[in-house]
Amino acid sequence: MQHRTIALVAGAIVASTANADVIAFQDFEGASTDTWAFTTNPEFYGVDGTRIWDILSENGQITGAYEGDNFLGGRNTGSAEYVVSFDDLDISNYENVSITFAFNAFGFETGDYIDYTLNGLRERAFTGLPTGTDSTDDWESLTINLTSVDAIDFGFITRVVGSGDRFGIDTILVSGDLVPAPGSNALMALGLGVVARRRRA
Ligand SMILES: [Ca+2]
Ligand SMILES: [Ca+2]
Repeated sequence: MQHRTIALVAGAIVASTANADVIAFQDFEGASTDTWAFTTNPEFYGVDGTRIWDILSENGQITGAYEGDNFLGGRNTGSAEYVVSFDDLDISNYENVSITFAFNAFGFETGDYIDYTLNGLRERAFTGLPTGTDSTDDWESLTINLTSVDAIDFGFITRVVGSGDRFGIDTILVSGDLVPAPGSNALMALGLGVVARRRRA
């Protein structure tokens, strides 16, 4: 019984250092794990002629999601920029924070883009070639590592012009290592002390 207690404590410490904690997640599955709330501008309208803007299970040549059954997708949404804004996150209790997401583009030309925005910066996740038409190689994923940031203001700005132009975004994960508060450090030290005393007894 005493040996089992010691093994469980050791196992818990290994697990907490080997696996990053999920800070926020959105897979567009409507699951309880899809914790990172978001809004879109405009609001989703489904199918309007050749235009599509919705949570989708397929989008023409994009035949399925990156993970699960669904993704956020658009087709030929026109010259206006479509915006996805996630709730701001406080990450001051975490270190080694990263954001990972998957994206899929089909039939992009100049003027079509999937951009992500992070704390006021705007970067292109995927854009078409300077001339001609370009697509991603199926789904691709991008990871952004954050340093010296206490909060995250994240979203996407997309634009796709042309009835053959489609895109998808899926599986947005913010993860990091939770830095234990002083109180929980003391609690863990107390727990180890109890184990040590029992072992000597
Ligand atoms: Ca999904
Ligand atoms: Ca286009």
